Amino acid sequence: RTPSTPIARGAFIVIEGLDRSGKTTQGKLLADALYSSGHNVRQTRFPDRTTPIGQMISTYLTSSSSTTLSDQAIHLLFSANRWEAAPSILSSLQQGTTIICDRYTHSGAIYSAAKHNPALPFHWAWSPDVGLPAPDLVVFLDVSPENAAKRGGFGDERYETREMQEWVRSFFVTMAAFGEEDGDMVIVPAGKEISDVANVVLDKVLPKVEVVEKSGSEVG
Ligand code: T5A
Ligand code: NA
Repeated sequence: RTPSTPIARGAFIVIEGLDRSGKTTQGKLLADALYSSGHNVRQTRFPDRTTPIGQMISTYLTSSSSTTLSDQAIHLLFSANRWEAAPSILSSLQQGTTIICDRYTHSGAIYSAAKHNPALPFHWAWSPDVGLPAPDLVVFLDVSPENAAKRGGFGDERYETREMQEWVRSFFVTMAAFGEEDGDMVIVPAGKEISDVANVVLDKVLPKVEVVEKSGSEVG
C-alpha cells in the first residue's frame, strides 16, 4: 500500500522476551495493526532456522545437552545468523518498510551470558553483534518464568529450564534499567490476555514508528 506521506525510512522494532512469552503472537498482531493503519511492514525472526546456519542452530536447540558445539561456537552461529540477514534488513528499512523482528541481539548476548561460562562474559557475548543494524525500539514482553512454563510447548528446547529463564529475565530487566546500549527498551507486562498485551504494545510502538518514518535518520 502507498502511505499518504513519503517515508524517510522504516522503523526497526524488536520484540524480546523469555521462551513462550508471546513474541510470535504479539509480533503478528503488531504487524497486522501497523499494516492496517497504512504502514509498510515486514516480519523477521531469529534464529532464522531456514538457512544452513539456522539449521545448525535448530539442531543444537532441539538436541540433548550432549553436543560437540562449545558455548562460544553456538554463540557465534547465532550472531552469524543475524549477520547473514543484515543486508536484507537494511535494505527493507531504507526502502521505507518497518521491520518487526522476533528476537535479536539482546537474546544473543543474554542467553549466552546466562550460561555463566567464565570464558563467555557479557561483553564478549555482545561484541560479535557490534555493527549490526540497531533497533529503534526493543519491546521486552515480561512474563514470569512460571507463567511462561504453563504455555504450550514449554520445555521442548534446550534453554527452556526454570533456572535459565530466571537468569535471562534478570538480565533483561537489568538491561532495560541501565538501557540504551542498542536502542531504547520498554518493558511490557505480558501475563495478561493476548488482546490487552497487544494494545499496550501498539501504544508503545506506533509513536516510535511514526517518528522514525518521518525523521530520515540513519539506521544506527
Ligand atoms: N536464542 C535466540 C539464543 O540463545 N541466542 C540468540 O541469539 C537467539 C536469537 C529459540 C531459543 O534460542 C535462544 C532463545 C530461545 O531459547 P525461539 O525460536 O524464538 O528461540 O524460541 P521461543 O522463544 O521459545 O519461541 P516461541 O515461538 O516458542 O515463543 P514465543 O514466540 O515467545 O511465544 P508464542 O507467541 O509462540 O506463544 C507461545 C504459546 O503461548 C500462547 C500461544 O498461543 C502459544 O501457545 N500465548 C498465550 N497464552 C496465554 N496468554 C497470553 N497472553 C499468551 N500469548 C501467547
Ligand atoms: Na523455545
